[in-house]
Amino acid sequence: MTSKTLSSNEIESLATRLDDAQAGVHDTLSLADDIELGIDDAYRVQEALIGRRRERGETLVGVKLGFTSKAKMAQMGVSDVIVGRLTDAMTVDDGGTVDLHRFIHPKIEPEVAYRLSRDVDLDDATVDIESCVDAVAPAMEIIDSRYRDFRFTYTDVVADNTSAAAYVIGPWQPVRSVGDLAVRLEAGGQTVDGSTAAILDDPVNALHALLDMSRRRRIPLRAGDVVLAGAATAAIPLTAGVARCDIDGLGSVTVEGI
Ligand code: OOG
Repeated sequence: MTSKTLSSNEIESLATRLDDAQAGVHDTLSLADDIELGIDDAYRVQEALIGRRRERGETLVGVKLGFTSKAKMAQMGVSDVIVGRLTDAMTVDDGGTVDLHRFIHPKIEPEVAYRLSRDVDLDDATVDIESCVDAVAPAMEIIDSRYRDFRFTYTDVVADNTSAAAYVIGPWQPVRSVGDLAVRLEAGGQTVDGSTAAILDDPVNALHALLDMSRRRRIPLRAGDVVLAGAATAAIPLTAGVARCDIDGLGSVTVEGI
């Protein structure tokens, strides 16, 4: 599908709609109900949305990937991963608490996080993204689609910063091969089991997918940035109480919803 190019005013008004939903903690309907949004325009809306957050004093601290699980790609009928941005306001400490009133209908998912040790030169065709990573950790992402009932199209979710809402990172350790490790997520009385191999067969592949997307979308990758490689299992609702993710050999991470 070709991307229809919207005017700057139209992009800004879609960003306002999503920003108001997030800041006012209320949902909104799929943008696709009102407008034909192409993928390029969807990333423009995301950029405008992040611009609003930066104007409010938030700083960019990393990136997150979505649809890195084949099941989720198939569900959405797409073959591309999606990228969203993380800001400092989304960071929650391991073992800390998170106020659920911040969210519309939060869900939590188990992830693998990487940390960039140096800036990635997106214009250097020979750059080795794996050599730009120095640490890996178990992590969880809280997603909170601004769309009613998490009902969205592929371009809707890109515009909505890929449902990013908050994240928590467990203890960092020197980067190592992750491959296929058992994952368990417990939250709100539910337990889901899975494997890190659900993330593009090996979460390291998320780094390569990220480099490709960052080049196409001109998303800077900087030293110190956190990279969330994508969910290893389906997301489950985040309710009051402790949510915990254990990844065999990588460690654990917890957060308490209050
Ligand atoms: C979109 C975000 C998906 C992932 O890891 O696949 C995502 C959503 O399901 O709301 O973060």
